[in-house]
Amino acid sequence: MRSCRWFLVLLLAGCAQESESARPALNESIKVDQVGYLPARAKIAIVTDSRASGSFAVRRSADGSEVLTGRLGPPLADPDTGDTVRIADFSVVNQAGSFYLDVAGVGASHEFDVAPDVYAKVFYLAMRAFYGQRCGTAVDLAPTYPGYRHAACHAAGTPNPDALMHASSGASGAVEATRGWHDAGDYGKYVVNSGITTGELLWTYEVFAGHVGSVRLDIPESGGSLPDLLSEVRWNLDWMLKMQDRDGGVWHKLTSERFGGFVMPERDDGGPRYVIGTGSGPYKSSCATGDFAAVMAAAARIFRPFDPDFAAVSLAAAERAWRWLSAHPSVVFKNCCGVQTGEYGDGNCADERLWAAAELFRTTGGAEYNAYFAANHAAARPGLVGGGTPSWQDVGTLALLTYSFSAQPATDEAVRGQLRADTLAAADAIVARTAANPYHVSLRSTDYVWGSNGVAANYGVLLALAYAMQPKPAYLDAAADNLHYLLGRNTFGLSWVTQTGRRPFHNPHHRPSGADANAEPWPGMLSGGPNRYGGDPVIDAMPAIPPARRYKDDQASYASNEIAINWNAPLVFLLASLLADQ
Ligand code: 9MR
Ligand code: ZN
Repeated sequence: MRSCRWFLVLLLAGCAQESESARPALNESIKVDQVGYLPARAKIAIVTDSRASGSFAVRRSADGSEVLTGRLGPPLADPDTGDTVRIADFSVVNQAGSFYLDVAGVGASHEFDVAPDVYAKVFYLAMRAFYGQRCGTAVDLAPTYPGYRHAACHAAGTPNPDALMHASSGASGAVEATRGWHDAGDYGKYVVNSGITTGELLWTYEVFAGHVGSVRLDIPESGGSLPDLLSEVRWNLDWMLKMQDRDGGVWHKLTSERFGGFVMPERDDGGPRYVIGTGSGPYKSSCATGDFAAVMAAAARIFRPFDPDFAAVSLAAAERAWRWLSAHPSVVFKNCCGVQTGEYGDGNCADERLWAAAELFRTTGGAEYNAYFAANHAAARPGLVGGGTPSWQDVGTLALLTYSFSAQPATDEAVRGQLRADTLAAADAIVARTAANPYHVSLRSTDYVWGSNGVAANYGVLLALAYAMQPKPAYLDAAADNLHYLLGRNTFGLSWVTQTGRRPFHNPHHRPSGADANAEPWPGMLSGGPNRYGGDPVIDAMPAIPPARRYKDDQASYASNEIAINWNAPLVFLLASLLADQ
């Protein structure tokens, strides 16, 4: 009996060894989603090596056994990357497991998983990355990521607490404006960018509560009465509320005058931190005030079942912001008076005001907001019809979408019908474009801007919302295509989420990652991605190359390799759309 068992063990070990050595060498020109694919959804890999003979196999990682053989598609020229690509479609593989592609004449791909919960971990990391960005408190990602920590920053008792009133604000002295999230690789806090970020995270909960409501993020509030996602959002809402002036207007940003060095936030050497104004009356900006009103109105709606008092505070703040905005609809922010930090300047605050009206209407049913939306929504339609994504500059699409999901009895059904038709037509066009793109990404050549990975993620948001309106499988497949692009199915074969996938990028422009002693960057953060227009010395020094290649995994490339909250938020939304019901 005993010897027999030994014999079996040896036999199995022998088999495993044989198939392991039979695995061809890894070849980075086979690009897969390095996290993986959902069993029931489309599955595509991209092959850019011209030696490919035309056949491929999908094999189990454990023993090399073949689960599918297929033929590559024809060579396709991709002007955005300059690559010639061939597609390996293995959508029929719907069993769970760990696999790799074996492409004849080329080699093996990275391993990837197929599983119903394949995105659970990356969702956890991408959402928990907001905790890592918390300002005004100590942060510690242990026990899951020991060593990723910082002491309390920018708070009472630290060298530059938030905050002093800047000369540009028309005021002076100190105010209490702690909490919130650091914006990006820098330690500034900007209301406009917080607006779209917090709005998209609130929507993540509102649309996908069934997927994310009980996900534990291992944050200090875990185990309390709020879903963890909302506790994390609350940290930033608390800061935003402090950015509202007594007259209802909202300050544009809170930063030092210049960016500090690559040090941990508690050692920030950028100098005093200020609440910054426009330099002349009324000092607050209309875009910040509009975004603030929209976010606070949404927060009032979404927090009401958990915390009616906070909902009431949020709604009152939104309404005061709305009134200020009605009196001051177009106060544009520009850096002045010695301020060099991010501007988030935007010459047109009509879309922010429309978003405010739409969220306030959706929350309250108020006739004034409905009337404003009726009279002004047409201006935002071309953005939606043209299939444009929401961005910090343009939140018009968010205004239209929130109205079309309104449950208020006074919702104008004719307008809603038009907006839904517009959304579905835009989604159909994006689906067609994505299928025709050799890399199966929704990005157009002109979309390779600063933060193009955020644009890709926001295509996912748009498509997932279209799917929520009408569950056409192609909408969610195309949404997932954009995720696959971000997680490795791109010309670089890089996963653009830190510590995620077999070959993640390593050198984000992110001060804590650059300053701490950890070998790997902080987990769960999305790189800005290729930027055809440049804006930093690294990208600007590149020779003329196709737009989707203007990227470098280099800490110095803030125009292509920074991380930012407004890029992580649509990533979180997109991931949430692909999580299983709990
Ligand atoms: O995301 C912003 C991008 O659209 C702008 O072109 C760029 C230059 O103004 O600024 C980006 O935002 C940065 C902000 O100004 C400061 N914090 C880091 C942000 C991400 O790079
Ligand atoms: Zn801070």
